[in-house]
Amino acid sequence: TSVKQVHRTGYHFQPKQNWINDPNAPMYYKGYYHLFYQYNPKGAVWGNIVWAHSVSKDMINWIPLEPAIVPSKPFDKYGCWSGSATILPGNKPVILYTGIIDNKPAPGYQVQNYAIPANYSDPLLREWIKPDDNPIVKPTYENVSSFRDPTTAWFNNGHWKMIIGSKHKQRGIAYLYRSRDFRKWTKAKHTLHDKPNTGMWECPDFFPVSPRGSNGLETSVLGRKIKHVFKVSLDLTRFEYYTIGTYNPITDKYYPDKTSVDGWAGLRYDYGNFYASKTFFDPAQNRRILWGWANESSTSFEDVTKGWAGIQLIPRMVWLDPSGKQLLQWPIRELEKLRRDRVHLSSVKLSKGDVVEVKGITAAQADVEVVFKFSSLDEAEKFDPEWSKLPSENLAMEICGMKGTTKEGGLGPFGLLTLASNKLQEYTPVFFRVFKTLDKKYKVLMCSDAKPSSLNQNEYKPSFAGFVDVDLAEKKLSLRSLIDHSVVESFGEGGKTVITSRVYPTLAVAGDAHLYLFNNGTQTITVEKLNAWSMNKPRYMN
Ligand code: DQQ
Repeated sequence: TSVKQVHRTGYHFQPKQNWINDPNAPMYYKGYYHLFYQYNPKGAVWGNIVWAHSVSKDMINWIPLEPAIVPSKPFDKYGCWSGSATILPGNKPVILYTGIIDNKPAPGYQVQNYAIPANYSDPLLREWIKPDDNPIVKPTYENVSSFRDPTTAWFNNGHWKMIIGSKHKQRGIAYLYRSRDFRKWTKAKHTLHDKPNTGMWECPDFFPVSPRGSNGLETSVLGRKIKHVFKVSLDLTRFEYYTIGTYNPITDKYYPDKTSVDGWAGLRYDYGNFYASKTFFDPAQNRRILWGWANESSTSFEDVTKGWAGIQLIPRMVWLDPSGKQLLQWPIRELEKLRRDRVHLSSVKLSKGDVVEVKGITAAQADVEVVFKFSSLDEAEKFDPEWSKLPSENLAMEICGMKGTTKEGGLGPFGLLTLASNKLQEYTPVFFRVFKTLDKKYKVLMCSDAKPSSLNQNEYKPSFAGFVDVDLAEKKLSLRSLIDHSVVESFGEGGKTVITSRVYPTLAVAGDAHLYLFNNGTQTITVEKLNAWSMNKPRYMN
């Protein structure tokens, strides 16, 4: 095409063209990682949804295969929506997915189906069969169009168990189903979990985490000290929320811990553009991996013009923080194979107003790790007590939007200016700002502010932000950003708080993009160390 593809990513998962959304049924099978995803074969807008399929040895290089599941039967005639994989005994994968059987009432009459490989000896699992005893689960009268996205099933007490996302009025619901043979499923009398006033629970995910260390657990693993994570994608806010809690396999109920709240004020995997995510257990490396989708935040006209929309974010390893109160996330280590031309800085002082360029990397396609240090917390700004009156779910974003990068602070704002043009007409700042509350506690705000990211007036440019639950005793804060043309994925404090932004610079593109360090607080900051790399493109990308 004649469209300049300056916003196409270099190392994120993207098909050649067209619309993509939710990652589906990620799994590891006979030496290959499989990723399926919601795909429109006919254009760069949502619609005509099939399951596209790619395979990989490292989750960085990808080989596209034929779509695995496409509408073809009465039980999925109008669409093959999201679902998950379960590995049955004997290493036999099975997929559960949502079929749309009628295009009324919007967004369709929803049932759950299963699909099995045509040939288990094919490690690429190219062909999938949809047996004739589908659908295996039908909705009840109340929830025909809000009944979708079956999870990976787990096994205990002689039964397979899985959940399906739903709502009743505005109560979000995870319906629990049980089966002995994976074909005949019975709805449990009670839900696994539900919560009023949260709206539709899309793409639920439910999995165990180890109390200690970063190893992952297979989905059926139980144990006295094992915690469970329950995640939903909330249609109404377009953010994902999770809780940490306890699962009782006898009563089949899930109870969030007291420190974890359900709903809009809850913990998020990502405080930016990240949705419809799903985890899977990787037996090859004993880890649990999280896949999430980032929508474009440009206009639909621009999506159609450039011929594509949506990316999958870099897979992240997830595990429980030693506090037990939240998860930690970190890009899979395979990504580091793409690094080249390391640039290293240490002991760089950033006084108030300083902007220091990090030279020698392709700043539009880079990976940056930096540790900031400060000698004192005294200059932290006052946390305005009025802010506590704002709805807590939006507080971080409100403060970030209000103060931004340019309003001078005390301890911060300091951080990175990514995808910056040489005269700073455009930049996507990723930074910290530390506040002190009346009761002498510190609140660390992390922002990824799209507001100054582009001169294009038409884009959606939110001031994404979250708080970082960190003890500042060491007087340090760390940051890693994965920068890739139109996406910046940032990991604060080793993955305690993660924020993804989609941005569309007009000047800070390709070779004209720069990376800077900055400080706009009165407290001097020291860059203890910085490592930045140019990133290669994967050798194969769909
Ligand atoms: N996307 C799918 C649904 C799911 C939604 C349809 C979430 O199954 O609820 O493309 O993004």
